[in-house]
Amino acid sequence: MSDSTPFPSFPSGFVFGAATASYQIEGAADEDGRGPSIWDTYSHTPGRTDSGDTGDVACDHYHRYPEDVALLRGLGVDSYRFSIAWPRIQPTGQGPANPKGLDFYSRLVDELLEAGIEPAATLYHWDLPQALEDRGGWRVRETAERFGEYTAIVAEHLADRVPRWITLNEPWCSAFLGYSVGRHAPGAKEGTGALAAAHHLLVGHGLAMKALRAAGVREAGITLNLDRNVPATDSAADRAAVVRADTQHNLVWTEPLLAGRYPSTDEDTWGELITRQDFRRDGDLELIAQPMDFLGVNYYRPIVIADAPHREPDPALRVATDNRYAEGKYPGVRHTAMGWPVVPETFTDLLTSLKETYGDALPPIHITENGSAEHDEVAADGAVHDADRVAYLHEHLTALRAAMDAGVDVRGYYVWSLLDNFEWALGYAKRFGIIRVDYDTLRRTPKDSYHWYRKLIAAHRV
Ligand code: IFM
Repeated sequence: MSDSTPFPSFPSGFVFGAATASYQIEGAADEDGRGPSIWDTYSHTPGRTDSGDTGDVACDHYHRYPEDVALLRGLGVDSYRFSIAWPRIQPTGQGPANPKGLDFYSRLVDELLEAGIEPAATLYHWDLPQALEDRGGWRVRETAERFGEYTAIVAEHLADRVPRWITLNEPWCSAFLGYSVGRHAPGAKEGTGALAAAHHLLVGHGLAMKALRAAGVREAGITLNLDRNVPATDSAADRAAVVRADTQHNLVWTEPLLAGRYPSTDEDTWGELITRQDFRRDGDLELIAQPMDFLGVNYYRPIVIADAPHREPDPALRVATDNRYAEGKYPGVRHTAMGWPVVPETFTDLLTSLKETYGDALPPIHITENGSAEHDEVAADGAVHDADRVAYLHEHLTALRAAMDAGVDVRGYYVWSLLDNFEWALGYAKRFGIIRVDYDTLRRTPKDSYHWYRKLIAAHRV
């Protein structure tokens, strides 16, 4: 791609944004009354994260937020998506609010508004108060109820200044990476626990939507990391495996949220686990399926799915999930530093297929995350010439535009991420930022992708 490749063009009013999340950037883990979260516990457990990295300091955004807002202003974004750390607001996940925690987000919101940037707040981006995990975490319904109460507290203080609210970020990761694969906090490896977590996250979303409505917010929705699963071969077995993968990754969320029903493919996907779903209660689907103002979609890459034989559950675990599929390699395309294949047209396909499946029940979409981790190098002049990331963003925005041309109502796009940050179990080694963070000095350096995105946004200004 050359410098003269024209930018894809978006309609007037289209929201350009950038996104981050609390535990990944804030640091200040012990400050101003913040309680421990499951990610503090997990990252401080030896062997859990690469190089033993933790979010103790991260990008020190808690202290440097004015500098970060100035960088957002320089970028020219319309909106900034950040998340609120529940353990800053309620250190043990229940009870009265911690005023210093609320004050931090209030100051951040004011700084954004002053810079002419619309705040978009995510209420839960994985930093569950540890005290709630100790009582069962998302396996138990009580956590969903506490989440509703926490939402009411935050909304009461910020609803007047924050127009766009996201209840949960990527509940798939919370439920399945957290309670089934054990690669995210709290690091559990369970089957029923993960399915219960998925359901209680949805119930929590429903309770949070009610609290947001009661506070009179302008827009509320959820963010899902929906996957584009492609069969490894055209065999019937691989195509059936894709249905199971779609059920686990996508339908488990979209069916209750957008159609008010559980997936019809549940039984083939979960087998014996489905019979244990006594956590589903009458009235839950109505709560979960409340109308949303938008659906947040995070998209990065397609996943190649192949049929795999049934694995006997590990007797040491409480009935592990086994969906009888395995992830394969995507041949012949570039892969990012995460090892993720770059196939932008699958972004178009995902969005158009959502529209085909849900029709008018599909709310307007915001792309709440998209971006790439690359092997960035600092040049002799101190700059980061991240041509691969620029190409990735250009191609994915072009693919997004194609979906809009095909009739999908997409209202905004948030690049992931504003800053290099703590990439969860992979620590600081993977860099997704359009701004480089030097973790020794915490100095911020806008990369070429920052300047490219700035020009794309500027090209849309009248
Ligand atoms: O860093 C994460 C983010 O927290 C959630 N979505 C995917 C990103 C990249 O892995």
